Amino acid sequence: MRKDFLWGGATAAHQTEGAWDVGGKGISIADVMTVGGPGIPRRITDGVLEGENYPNHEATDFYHHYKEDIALLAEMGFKSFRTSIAWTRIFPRGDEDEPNEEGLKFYDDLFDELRKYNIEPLVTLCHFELPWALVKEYDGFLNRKTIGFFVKFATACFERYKDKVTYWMTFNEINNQADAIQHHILQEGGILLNGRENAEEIMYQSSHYELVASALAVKKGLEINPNFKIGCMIGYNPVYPATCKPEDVLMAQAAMNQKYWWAYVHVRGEYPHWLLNKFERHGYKIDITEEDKQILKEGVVNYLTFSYYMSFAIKADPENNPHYDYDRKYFVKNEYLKASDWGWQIDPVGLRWGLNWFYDRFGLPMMIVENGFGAYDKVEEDGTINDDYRIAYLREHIRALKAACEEDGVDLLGYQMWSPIDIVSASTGEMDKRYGFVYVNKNNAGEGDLSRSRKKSFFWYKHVIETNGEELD
Ligand code: BGP
Repeated sequence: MRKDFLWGGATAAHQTEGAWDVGGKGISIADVMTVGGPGIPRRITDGVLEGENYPNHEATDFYHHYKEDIALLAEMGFKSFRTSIAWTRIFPRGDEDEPNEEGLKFYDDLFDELRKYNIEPLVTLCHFELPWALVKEYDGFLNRKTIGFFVKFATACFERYKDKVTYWMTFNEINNQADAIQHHILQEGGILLNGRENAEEIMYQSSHYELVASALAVKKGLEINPNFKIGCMIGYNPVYPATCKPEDVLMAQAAMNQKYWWAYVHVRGEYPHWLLNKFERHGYKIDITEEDKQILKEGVVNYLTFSYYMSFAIKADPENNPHYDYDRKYFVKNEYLKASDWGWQIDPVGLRWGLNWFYDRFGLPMMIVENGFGAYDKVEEDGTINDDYRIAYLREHIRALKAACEEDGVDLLGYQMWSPIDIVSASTGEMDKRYGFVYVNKNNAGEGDLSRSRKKSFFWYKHVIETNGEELD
């Protein structure tokens, strides 16, 4: 592995910070989401309501514990740490003219603390955290005006932290929307679907405005500091054909296209031909102007990041789906893979496959910015937590990425495990779906004193970093 490989971990502001109404912070979309559970979706309430359980309001209180938490990361030898800037700390409603100084100051202190230990900050600008006022009053990214609000926010961050942060990502898992249309919300774009009929068209339109916003931010960022690395962030879970039947193979290819086309626009600055055909076939009228096309070309990213947790398998149904439109209802269980308690299929080989898939297509330096295992942990009577299942998951995924680098020659800058310290789950709002090397004493009901303790995996990862990935056992 390269000597400067960035071993680290990743989190997001809304899943860690808490302090939802401290320091002038406004309400974000994550602040109105209730707790759910396996198979129980989170609800979105109309503003913050009395008597509801909002797990992100306190989360793990990173806002007040960040020094203690960063010291733990430093003890493991972290080279990098990914988090996001909560948009509502900087622009509480999203449409103000001036940023909130107290919010800016918080991230100054946070980045200084990381730098103190030589930990490289990796920063996502928008990680499922749209200001609630933009959702309610503007319809999120379905409104062209939101492009301007995002660019103003991004610019404020680039200017303020230009000497402290080099690695940026614009939108976390921007392509999650491919799957979200079956739900009530497009969280990334801040759009409440609430039964609106043309959900797919809405998804394509808001994605376009987000992509334009991202491209404008990239342009702006590189003007402010030409050394910036500004990347896209793709939620990447490869889709395999269920069998070698040619129709299944074609369906898997179509699914890969329709789940990952965002990367084409981010990297190549233009829409793939088959997607424009799909718009036409469905009669979708997407507002894409000539000026937008120019912006997309000028604002291409200069590195590519992605998360990886699992893979899927898909079956074709040419009779009912002759155009091979992507829909999760065609997924089938992969009989070769085991799954987590949340049904996420464990597939380290898919990570190697995926690294090659990206590198062949785009040829950009890459970073894995999320990979981890959500599980129930047991605290033993003597206080130890023996999370061998987490070690096993991470070990095999690191083996796979090493093979992609050393045998296949992909250009990988770093690996950010998700999430080094337990956090609130994004999909379910649970605390008990744990990812960390560090245990946080708090459960789904919100009980616990928030104290931190080291799990077995903490010492294992420390050794992985010490040996630059040479010793994984
Ligand atoms: C990704 C998100 C993260 C994160 C992770 C694990 O989709 O970028 O925010 O939480 O998945 O998912 P979950 O928290 O639902 O287990």
